[in-house]
Amino acid sequence: MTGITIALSKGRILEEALPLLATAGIVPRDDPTRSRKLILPTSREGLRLVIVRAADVPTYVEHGAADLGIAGRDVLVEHGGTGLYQPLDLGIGACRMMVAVPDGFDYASAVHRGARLRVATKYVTAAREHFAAKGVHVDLIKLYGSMELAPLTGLADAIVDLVSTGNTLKANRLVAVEEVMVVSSRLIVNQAALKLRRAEIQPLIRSLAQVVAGQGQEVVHG
Ligand code: PRT
Ligand code: MG
Repeated sequence: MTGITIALSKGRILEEALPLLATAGIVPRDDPTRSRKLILPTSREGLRLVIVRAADVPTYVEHGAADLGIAGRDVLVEHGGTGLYQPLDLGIGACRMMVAVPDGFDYASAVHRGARLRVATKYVTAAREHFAAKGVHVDLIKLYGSMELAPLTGLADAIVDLVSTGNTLKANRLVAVEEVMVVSSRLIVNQAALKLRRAEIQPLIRSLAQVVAGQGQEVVHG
């Protein structure tokens, strides 16, 4: 047996995924929040975690460098989902992707007038689909971070970004005006790996599904 690799990102996804994995009997041998290792063996023989950038998780799984992964719906929409199964919503990393504008900007009437809006975002695929569906004319400006700075500097009229507490928007005098999508993290699986190594991967999906469904106590296999 060749072992199973699960890709996930440091930060909020790892923090929220660790308790889920632990309930399924999967515990990293080193503390992943402290360790600088990028490959983490776990309590389960032959099962390891690899730590990659959030946006790189689907790429690792698509190409089979990882068999499974944990990635936000935001990241999966941008990736496109080629070669991936998405069998399970893990319910972690919950937030909403929103359109936001400077406090005082009348978004509704700009849209009503048919104005062309400059929208800065990391999520160009999701944004393009959203505004196309609404019939809003936009010029999308691709950014890699700190979207909230764009309207403050005149780079854009609006942004599309993730919002959880709303504190970041508030601190920058921005207001959310429209929901693009509800976001949470999904378990993703390489399609070929699932076919070829179903006997190893299927039980893992099933035990995580039970953990998510709140039947955690029954699924620790050691
Ligand atoms: O940070 P890095 O550049 O390495 O990559 P990343 O930003 O993609 O990773 P990370 O770890 O920050 O986010 C990983 C995943 O967490 C995302 O892909 C989402 O699926 C999920 N997630 C959930 C969030 C948030 N909530 C969130 N609030 N990702 C980012 N944010 C950011 C948001 O972009 C904004 O800057 O937090 C800020 C807003 O938060 P509030 O609480 O002020 O509203
Ligand atoms: Mg981040």
